[in-house]
Amino acid sequence: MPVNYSGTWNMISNVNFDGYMVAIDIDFATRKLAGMLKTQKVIDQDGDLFTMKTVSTFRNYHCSFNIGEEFEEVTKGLDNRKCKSVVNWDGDRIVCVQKGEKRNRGWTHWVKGDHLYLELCCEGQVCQQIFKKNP
Ligand code: ECB
Repeated sequence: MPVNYSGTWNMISNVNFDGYMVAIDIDFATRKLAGMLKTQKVIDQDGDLFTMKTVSTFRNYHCSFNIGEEFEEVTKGLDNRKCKSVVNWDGDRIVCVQKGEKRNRGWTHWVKGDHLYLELCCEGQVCQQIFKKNP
């Protein structure tokens, strides 16, 4: 059975989010606020077409893409940068490369049981987030 990312996933852990936010130049006050959030991922996967909504009480972030197709990403409400982004399968994982001003920027998702994993990278920082599926 191929993996299906669709669903609503609730954050249960968030390691080195502050380091990631420093790497993308988020100011101190915003980092303190953002660091408190338990975000939710709402993912809709239709074949190779994905819609990902990152939802919180503070801000939301929306991103849609087709696997293998480069798109212009504006990280609106995050660091507001433009990236040329592309997401590809790596086995059952989905790997995004975000080409732009910041080196080594991107993320990887994978699913294990009812947990969704996310690693967010920028420069030398890696943030690891885990979400549990809403039953
Ligand atoms: C949108 C919820 C977090 C709001 C935090 C607000 C301000 C802090 C500014 C920047 C923080 C940097 C990133 C926030 C972390 C996650 C948001 C989505 C990151 C992302 O690229 O998600 C991908 C992979 O799940 C799908 O777009």
